Amino acid sequence: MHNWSMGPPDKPGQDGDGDLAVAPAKPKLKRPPLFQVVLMNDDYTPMEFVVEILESYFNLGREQATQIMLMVHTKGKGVCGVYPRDIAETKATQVNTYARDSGHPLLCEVEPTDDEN
Ligand code: TYC
Repeated sequence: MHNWSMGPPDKPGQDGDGDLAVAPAKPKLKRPPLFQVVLMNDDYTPMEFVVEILESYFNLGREQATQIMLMVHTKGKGVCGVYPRDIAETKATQVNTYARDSGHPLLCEVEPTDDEN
C-alpha cells in the first residue's frame, strides 16, 4: 500500500481501494519436537539380536545397524533414530516388548533432542 501522489492518506484500517486492510493471520506452524530412540548396552543381549532389531525397527541396512550396535557396545548407548514423540515411544515400546519376549534384557529409551523449535 502506498500513499504517494494520489488522494488523502488512508484512514486506519483501510487501504486505498476501500477494502479493509486486515492482514490474514499468519499460519504459525511449527515442526513437532523430535525425540531420539536410544539403545542401552548390557552384558547379555547377543550382538546379532541387536543388529536385527536395528534392521527391522529402524530401517537400517546391515552395515549401519552393525556400526550402531558396536557404538552401543563400546560407549554404553547409542541413537537408533529420531522421530516425533509418539513414533519414538511406540518404537521403544515395541523393541522392549520384543526383547523381553525373546528373553533378552535389552533396554530401549526415548530422550528429547535439543532441537530448536
Ligand atoms: N554388549 C552385548 C554383548 O557383548 C551386545 C550389545 C550391544 C547389547 C548393544 C546391547 O544395546 C546393546 N553381547
